[in-house]
Amino acid sequence: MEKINVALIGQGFMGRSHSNAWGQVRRFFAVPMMPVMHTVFGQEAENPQLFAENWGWQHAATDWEAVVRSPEIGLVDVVTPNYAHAPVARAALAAGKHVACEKPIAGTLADAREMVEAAESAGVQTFVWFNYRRCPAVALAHQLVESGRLGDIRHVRAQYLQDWADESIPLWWRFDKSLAGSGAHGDLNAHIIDMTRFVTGQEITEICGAIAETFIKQRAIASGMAGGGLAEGGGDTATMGEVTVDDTVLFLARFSGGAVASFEAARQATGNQNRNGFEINGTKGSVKFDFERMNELEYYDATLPRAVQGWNTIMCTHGGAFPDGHPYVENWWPDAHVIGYEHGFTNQAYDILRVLAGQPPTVPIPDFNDAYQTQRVLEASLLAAEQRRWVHLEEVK
Ligand code: NAI
Ligand code: SOE
Repeated sequence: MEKINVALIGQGFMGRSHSNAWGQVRRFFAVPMMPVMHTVFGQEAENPQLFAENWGWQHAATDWEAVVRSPEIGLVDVVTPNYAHAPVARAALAAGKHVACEKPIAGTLADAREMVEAAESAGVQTFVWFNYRRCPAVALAHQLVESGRLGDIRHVRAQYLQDWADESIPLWWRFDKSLAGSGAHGDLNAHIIDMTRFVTGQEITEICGAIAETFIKQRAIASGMAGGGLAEGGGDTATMGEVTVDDTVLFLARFSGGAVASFEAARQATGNQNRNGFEINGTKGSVKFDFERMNELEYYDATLPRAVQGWNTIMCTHGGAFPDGHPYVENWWPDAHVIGYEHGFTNQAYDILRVLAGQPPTVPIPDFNDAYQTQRVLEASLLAAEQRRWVHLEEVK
């Protein structure tokens, strides 16, 4: 079987989840191409050698430019903070490598556009890790809409709420516009914009108002912030720095098929630890998803007699092809032996390998151009908030 040497650039939170995915995928899926965990890059202080030994990478490195140029590498996987996606991806594309990049595709729209152009010139495959598409319940929602079970889509409501960003959290890269691009918006709205574009199969055409707020305007500058993982300690120095991103962004939008939509992203929504989800209402039925109950999809079939209409909770753990089974599940455990966060990444690693081997992915997988469309929506809604007006997506290219 053909092999592909993978290089991972970054070893923080996503470094661990992607390492797990690349390690597990060949065990659970009949991969059409064998991924070889060749090299992991990390900063000197992060001890990449230890990381490599823990997670099964053959080599460790502290010079990412040399790694992406190496003739041995076939696929570069980018798991750095957002500002570094573009330089790493561009260098990898210039060296003719396939690139898989974390979300949002970039910190800025200009960087995202350049990445799309570089990918087109390189003529290689690109992927963006919008992993929630690959929860079986979300993939099932996509299949239900695609097969016409929901009829015409009229309403979309999407939220991504977290509650980790109180005053005790220091000024990580996630709070610095030059490193992150935006706050909860690019971090969280990016996921639900992608998920709702994926499930509805439609594009957002207009932002009909938006509001952005930063509640905590200064944070402590703590030592050792480079890693930036959520589990790191609080600010323990007296030096404070400016927060230059939002804590929350809410916006209203229109989809190309005529549906109206609302989006909410927040990092201080007390009581919501990682609650991302949507409700989508169509003329023939509706679906609801909540990641905190990720194995379930709520489905309402409005074509049934009114007397028996009601929400059904589908346990999305039955293997097999649609309409009898749920995507990805036959490669995991028996019915109702539930899966978790990391499985979405392994499912995505499988689909990346399928595309690299010339096969269709299980469900559509975003490339750089697709993720650029999500970035345009992010940009348009920030513009709407800043200028307090409606913004047509045509304005934002
Ligand atoms: P992190 O802060 O935990 O790790 C970042 C890693 O990048 C570290 O190993 C660091 O050494 C490295 N790095 C920092 N600056 C760099 C540079 N200039 N060049 C090369 N490497 C550099 O960050 P985390 O949480 O792993 O996030 C990384 C990316 O993954 C972000 O784009 C974030 O938005 C995305 N993410 C996606 C998630 C998803 O659900 N798909 C979940 C969490 C993060
Ligand atoms: C932090 O808000 C974070 O890790 C995001 O960066 C991810 O994209 C999200 O899925 C989980 O939360």
